[in-house]
Amino acid sequence: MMDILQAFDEYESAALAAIDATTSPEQLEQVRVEYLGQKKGKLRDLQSLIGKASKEEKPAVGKRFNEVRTRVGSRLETQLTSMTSRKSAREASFDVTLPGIVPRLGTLHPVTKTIVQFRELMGRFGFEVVEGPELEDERHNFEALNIPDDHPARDPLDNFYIATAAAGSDGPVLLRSQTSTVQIRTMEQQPPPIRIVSLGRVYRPDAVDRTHSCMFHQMEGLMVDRHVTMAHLKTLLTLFARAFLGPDVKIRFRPSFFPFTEPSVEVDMKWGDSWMEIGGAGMVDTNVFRAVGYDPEEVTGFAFGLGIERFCMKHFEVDDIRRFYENDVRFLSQL
Ligand code: FA5
Repeated sequence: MMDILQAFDEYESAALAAIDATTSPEQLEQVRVEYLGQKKGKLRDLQSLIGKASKEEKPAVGKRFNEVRTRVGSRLETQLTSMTSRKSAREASFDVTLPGIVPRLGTLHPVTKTIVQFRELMGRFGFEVVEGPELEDERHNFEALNIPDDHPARDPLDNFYIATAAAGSDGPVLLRSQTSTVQIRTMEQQPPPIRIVSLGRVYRPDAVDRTHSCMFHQMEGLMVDRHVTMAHLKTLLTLFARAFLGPDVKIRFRPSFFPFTEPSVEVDMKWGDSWMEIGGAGMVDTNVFRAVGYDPEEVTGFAFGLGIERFCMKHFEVDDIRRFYENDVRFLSQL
């Protein structure tokens, strides 16, 4: 008899634990079928044990059987009631008239916004947008741009060299230090006339300060055709600056030197009482045309490279370039 009663006890505690562990009416129904089911439920096996008890034992065994069945049955009821009442309590407390939780949407970074606007403005001037790689070889970053081997701009300490010679490349590989590389890539691929801009990241181991970052963005522009002059260049850059920064912006052109343009200028914009350098520009040097197989007797062209962050700083009145790269959402979301 002890064996039978023990089987009843085991059944009872297993059934009660299974009921308590359910979290949905569907699970509860499965437990019901398993333990109380008429056809295959474990209760049937239990019932057959009663027949094995002796005549004297039967009343006690039968009583215990009924007890177990009732307990499991009523625990099942209680569990079902508490599940349904929890659900209706949840439904009753849901107020459809309350405002929802507004998800926090991000926005474009101010530098990205500037890039988007630059592309659109230059598109209106008839310039097509092209892309160039950030990892470059020396031909595109220097040689074809008429920057000789001994030029200080090629000093390894002034550039981020990545590899002395990568697999499949002809020589050392570096992170481009200027977007002028894209001038060469474009002219190598197509004959004149050309009217392109290219916007992207450039890298220089510059000391970081209010106006310098070691990674920043430039917009390169290149126009090559017959009879392109310096007047076109100055007009375009002035109109562009006014279109982006408003009609009152003051731009000046300072004579300068770049190996790949002749003559060359540096472009400044008025900021308070002083001037901020925003780009370099000039007429494409004949050596550059020769390097890409263009005939300098046939075509002329201008090129420019503008610092995108500097425009972005002026546009949003931010006086420190580092703010753009600190990832402080409290600051960025104000712009
Ligand atoms: C150049 O990079 C030339 N490739 C520009 C050029 C293109 C000249 C085509 C002629 C023809 P420069 O080193 O001056 O030039 O850089 C151009 C602009 O990038 C600067 O005027 C400045 O606005 C921005 N710039 C330069 N260094 C930094 C820096 N470390 N951080 C942020 N902006 C910078």
